Amino acid sequence: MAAAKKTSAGTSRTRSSAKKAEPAIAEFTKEEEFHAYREMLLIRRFEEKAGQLYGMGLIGGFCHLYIGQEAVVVGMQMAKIDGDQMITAYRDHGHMLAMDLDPKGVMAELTGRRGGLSKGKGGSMHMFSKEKHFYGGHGIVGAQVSLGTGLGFANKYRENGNVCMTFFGDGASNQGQVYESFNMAELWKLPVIYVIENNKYGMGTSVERSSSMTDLSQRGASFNIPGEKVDGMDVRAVMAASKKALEWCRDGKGPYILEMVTYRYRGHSMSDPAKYRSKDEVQKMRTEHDPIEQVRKRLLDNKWATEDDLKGLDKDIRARVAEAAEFAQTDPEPDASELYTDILL
Ligand SMILES: Cc1ncc(C[n+]2csc(CCOP(=O)(O)OP(=O)(O)O)c2C)c(N)n1
Ligand SMILES: [Mg+2]
Repeated sequence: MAAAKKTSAGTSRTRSSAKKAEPAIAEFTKEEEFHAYREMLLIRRFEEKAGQLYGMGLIGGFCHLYIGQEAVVVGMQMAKIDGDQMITAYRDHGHMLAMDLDPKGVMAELTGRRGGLSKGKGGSMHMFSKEKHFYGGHGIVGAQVSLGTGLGFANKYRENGNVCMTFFGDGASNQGQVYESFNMAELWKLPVIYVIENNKYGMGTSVERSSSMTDLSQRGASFNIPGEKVDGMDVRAVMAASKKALEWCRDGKGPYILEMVTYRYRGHSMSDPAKYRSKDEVQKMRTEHDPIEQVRKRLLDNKWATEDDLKGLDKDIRARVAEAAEFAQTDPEPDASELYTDILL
């Protein structure tokens, strides 16, 4: 039966399902607009700082920034209830911040420090928090899709009413285990939302060059999994579609696919010169579809905030990120004895 749980936006939603379908774009309340703005801006500022630290040589290994895609995780976060899980690939910093993980712990993991979420031993692509229901952080393309399906299985087995939001990219959507997972998830009616973050490229290869069928929302058709294409640059559209998909899963109807049409502004990773697309293409997305700018405009147009209010908010977020960066540079590295802990022998 329906147990009321608190959503991340602070309002209450129930697990019950018999509600009418949400419109494609839900109008946000003032509180929701502010929440979305703050959360997306935190991700943006965090990622900009991570880019700087990488440039200074403070982050080893790979670093994949999420700038441009912020509305996807924030819209989903606003629709979920306590206990719903997230699992994703290596472009994971935004997911962790949306799952309420401490920016200090995330940044310190990037720099390989003791206070990092994986004690400085995992780095950018390998962070977890069971407490916050975040299951990584995976470097193998597509691997998290079968793991997320397993999390959905556990939810069903335990009858906990939760849903696993399993994120993967347009490139990963061509991977074999995705379809094995789809088959089992539908067969066993597992509560999993497959969130395909279509940012148009898998490394340097565009969707058109890599995929014989580019409507990724329909990739579950042969398994009877419903799918929807969503404007992943509009946080309101993301939240509305996510609420619908979450209800579907909580109702025991099985998995659901959401293709979030989005865009990454930076290269695939920090070492990508991005020669496969034009500067104009990136600039057009930035100026015409930026997810944060859209909310900012609505806040100003509705007179819910002044330019000064928003400047103040930005200042607070920058201070929080600066504090995280300071911690990530001053916290000590893990002790050598940690080499032998947290490993399977
Ligand atoms: C099994 C496997 N094959 C190849 C790679 C190398 N690789 C890393 S990211 C990537 C592209 C994936 O693109 P997409 O799924 O669209 O995610 P995005 O990077 O755009 O978020 C590839 C091929 C890998 N990590 N794992
Ligand atoms: Mg991609």
